[in-house]
Amino acid sequence: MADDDILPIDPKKLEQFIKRSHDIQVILTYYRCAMMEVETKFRVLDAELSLANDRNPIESIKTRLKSNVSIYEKLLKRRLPLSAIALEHSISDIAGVRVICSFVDDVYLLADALLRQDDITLIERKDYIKSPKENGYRSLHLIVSVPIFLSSEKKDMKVEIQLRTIAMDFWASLEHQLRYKKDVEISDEVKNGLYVCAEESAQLDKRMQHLRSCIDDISDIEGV
Ligand code: 0O2
Repeated sequence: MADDDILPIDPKKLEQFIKRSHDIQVILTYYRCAMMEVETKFRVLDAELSLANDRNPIESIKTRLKSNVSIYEKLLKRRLPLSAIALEHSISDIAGVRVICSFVDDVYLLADALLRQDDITLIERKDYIKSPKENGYRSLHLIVSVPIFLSSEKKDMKVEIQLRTIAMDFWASLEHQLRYKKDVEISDEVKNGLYVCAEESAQLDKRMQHLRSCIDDISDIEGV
């Protein structure tokens, strides 16, 4: 089977199968708990840093569990069975937390603060801000392992974290709608247009960051 060949599935049947599979339901619940842990960690950091800096570094946080169809497609591509074990061992982004930050330096401030926590283990880091993707996509991606404390055990679960600015999120959300993973061929004109928009968004981020630094400098001098 070629990598891109996805067997046709009846989404209703898939939902029924997954609902009836106790092991899968259990593991998905664990991922939901891990997502809540990570979200809470970011909310705590936001509260603390907002006191220190007089502004919130986080604009918003979005969480999502990967859809059943996406999980199924990913397992199928890797020729793995739809089972709780395969799911836990081979997919790293079942639990996703997206943190939308005000400024680019907030992205790194928050990532560093999270990674310093002694119950967080970094598994993978992809910095698409320092090295944007060819199409212009920017975000900092972390895959971390976080413990969840259950009634009779502690379990380490993987969570994918995407940190990005409002401008990066604006671009990525619209680009996702327009083209990401769609099977239709996108013309060069559209590709170039999207790339130019990504570069302009990055410029906007730089200018906003500069304006903030100017304001911070004045506040420092005046002791406000
Ligand atoms: P969704 O629907 O957002 O969950 P992977 O396929 O995840 O095993 P990959 O592609 O190396 O491996 O992972 P990477 O590069 O870390 O990207 C994973 C996620 O980043 C994607 O998840 C998207 O959310 C986001 N992303 C990556 N590249 C792009 C891009 O060019 N445009 C946009 N809009 N988002 C991007 P999913 O599961 O593909 O999609």
